[in-house]
Amino acid sequence: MIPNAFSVRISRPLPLNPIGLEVSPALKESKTIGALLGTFTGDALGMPVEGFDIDMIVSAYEQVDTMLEARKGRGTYTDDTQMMIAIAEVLSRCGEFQGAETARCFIKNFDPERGYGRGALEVIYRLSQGVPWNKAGERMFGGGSFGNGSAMRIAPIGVFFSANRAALIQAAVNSARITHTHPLGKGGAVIQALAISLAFESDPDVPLDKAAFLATLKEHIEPEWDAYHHKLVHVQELLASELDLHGVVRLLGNDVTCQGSVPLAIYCFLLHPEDFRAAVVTAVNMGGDTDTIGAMTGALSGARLGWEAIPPDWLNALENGASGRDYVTQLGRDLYAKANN
Ligand code: F2R
Ligand code: MG
Ligand code: MG
Repeated sequence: MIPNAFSVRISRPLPLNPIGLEVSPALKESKTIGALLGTFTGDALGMPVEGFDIDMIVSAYEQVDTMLEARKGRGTYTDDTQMMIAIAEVLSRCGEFQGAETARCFIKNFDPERGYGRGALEVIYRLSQGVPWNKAGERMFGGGSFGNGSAMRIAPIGVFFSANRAALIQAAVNSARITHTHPLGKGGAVIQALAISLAFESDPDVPLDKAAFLATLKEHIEPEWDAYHHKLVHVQELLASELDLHGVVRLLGNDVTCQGSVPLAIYCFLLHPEDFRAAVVTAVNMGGDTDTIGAMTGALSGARLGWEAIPPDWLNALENGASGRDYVTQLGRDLYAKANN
């Protein structure tokens, strides 16, 4: 079942977006589903080449722009989407972020074959042994993890709290805290959640003001995770430059850390703010942590453009068993309904 954005009845006054245009409930529902399915699609496209560098991708495939065969099958998702689903389940059921419930859903959904990070595996084990949600991630790697797991799963928080920035930041920090207590791990989750909310609030029929978008993100950087500041300055410079993929990766990174992947995902989205396929193909072909950079770029693009912008050949290839494409689509509908009830 591919989602039908036109099935929502308009029953309340239309909300205003920041430039005063009316944004219909149907579009907001489509954007909510788009953020979730965008995570899923980018994750599934990038998963077969996770860990390849740019040249390895070129020599093996020239360019990755179709869903490739993979260990668990074509169009399957990884830890990125599995953890995102847990956060969406809690928000759509409880109507608020709840740490203990989210930890419970991380355990409930956990499939070790989905390619989890070393630190995440250890935290999920600790949680399953009864360590409280706000203790289990402490002292990972000495000072807490700054892996990008905190940002790859954040799409539901970005859309659910888009109208309340203070609540968004608090929920992003608390959701990161379960597994990622390093300031850069929490900061990456906040920046990605904020970026998703700005994409969500933007009118897809109006060109995106990229400078204002980046300025808003920079305003929210805390001193303890200031490393993102110069990365976002680089994003702005790169958008106006002609650097090739290697040059972009040299400046922004493409690795498994938040600081080495969130800025790259934001760059890929801002390079192609009107084109889901182009943004996500760019992200995946940057190499490195391809599933996660694809997932985060897909979340941003889906939050701006809505699920209909996802290429049908990609959507149709997504796994669709239990907790697959139809399930995630319904989760998006439920999340939208909960945010607006
Ligand atoms: N784990 C993977 N991919 C490898 C296996 C996939 C393989 N294809 C398969 O199918 O089996 N991908 C997933 O992990 C990343 C998200 O990781 P997360 O959840 O943040 O975990 P972790 O372990 O906390 O952090 C990742 C690594 O970052 C480094 N790191 C983190 N904090 C650090 C610190 N304070 N000091 C030093 N290093 C730190 C470590 O190397 C961590 O292991 C995504 O790519 C997801 O797709
Ligand atoms: Mg993954
Ligand atoms: Mg990854």
